[in-house]
Amino acid sequence: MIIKKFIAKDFKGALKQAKKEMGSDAIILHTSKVRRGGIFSFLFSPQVEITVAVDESLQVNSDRLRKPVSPTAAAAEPNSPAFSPQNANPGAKAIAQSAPGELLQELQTMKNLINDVKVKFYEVEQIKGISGEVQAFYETLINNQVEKELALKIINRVESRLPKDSKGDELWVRDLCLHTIQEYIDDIKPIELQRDKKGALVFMVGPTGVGKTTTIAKLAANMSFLEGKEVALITLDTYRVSAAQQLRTFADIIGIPISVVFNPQDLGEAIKQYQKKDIIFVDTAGRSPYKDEHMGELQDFIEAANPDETILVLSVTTDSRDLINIYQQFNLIGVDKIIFTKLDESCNYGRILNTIYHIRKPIAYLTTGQNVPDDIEVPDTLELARTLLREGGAI
Ligand SMILES: Nc1nc2c(ncn2[C@@H]2O[C@H](COP(=O)(O)OP(=O)(O)O)[C@@H](O)[C@H]2O)c(=O)[nH]1
Ligand SMILES: [Mg+2]
Repeated sequence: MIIKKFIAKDFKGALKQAKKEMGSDAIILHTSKVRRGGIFSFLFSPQVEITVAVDESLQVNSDRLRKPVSPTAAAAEPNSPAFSPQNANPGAKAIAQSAPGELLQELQTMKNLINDVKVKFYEVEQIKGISGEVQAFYETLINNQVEKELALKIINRVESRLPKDSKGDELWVRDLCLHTIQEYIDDIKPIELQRDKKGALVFMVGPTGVGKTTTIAKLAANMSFLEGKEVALITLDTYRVSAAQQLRTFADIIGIPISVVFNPQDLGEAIKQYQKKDIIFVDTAGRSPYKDEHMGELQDFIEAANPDETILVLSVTTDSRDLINIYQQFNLIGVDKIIFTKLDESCNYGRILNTIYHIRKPIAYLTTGQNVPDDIEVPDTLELARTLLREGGAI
């Protein structure tokens, strides 16, 4: 492990130096204000000193965190390169040890093929009456991971709205496509603080490693620095020492208070303490949505706190079906809005459209990188729609 100190007139400056020298995976161990020495030290404002470490083993860990929540589900996606009729049914492989097993496997392969052909026929049938220009956009949507059912819906809607004399007009068709896609993602609701209400309570929930803590740091910093709001943080993530420390470091840097809470009883106290703040963010432990006891614990905290908003954080590096499953699990405790993270790591913007189409919840923010506080934005639906109509998907 390499540890180094950086001093600058403000935190941003020190962090910039540190990142430049140590790389963006560097971890902040400590921050403090320091004064220059000498008899005139009182003339200068204090400087910020940060202690930063780089550890190879931690870099491996953070890479692991970035992987999709369920690698097996990613492999099962029909569009993914890993998909083939043979591995579509893992059971078939086990049976294939013996000769009758091989036969069964052959049958399974045939079944899958027939299914594929059926899907293709259905697609052809659906697309048959649709004009060529619109069909071209169907292909683009599919290439950008928009699911077939939804892509067909979109182009059918476009076709039905297209004036007869505009059929060959590519610009018309494109505009109509953009407009139609936007209709599916038009519910955008960032956090909005009411002027006369204090102590707005926002829970951030979601699986491990999706970016909950980082996103809270971004929002807290922006609200505090840019909007001049009074922000407080509470973390319930006490399972890993480093997790609570991570948020504490951000809180220290931003200059806002933070409480670490271990049980639902203490949560009420912590919230009371921050009632005069404009907003209180509650960071939760990223735990498995498929484990009842994990969700039960979260439920206890939610019931004790009665939040104004519960925001589910989802990473677009997770495949669409998993995203929807994760949502369904978390929605048992009530989800008001979604934040999609890691758009910088994946070109699969179609996953946003697919997820929202199925779950019909507003999007609050999109995050586009690890930089606190810059890499977060309120979605621009036109820009998102444009991305989905671009070959290759990346902005
Ligand atoms: N590329 C990328 N990485 C992100 C983004 N948001 C968070 N991360 C990284 O994802 C990892 C896990 O983030 P963290 O906030 O600890 O996730 P949590 O477990 O949900 O709290 C960290 O390395 C973050 O820097 C993002 O928008 N893009
Ligand atoms: Mg966290």
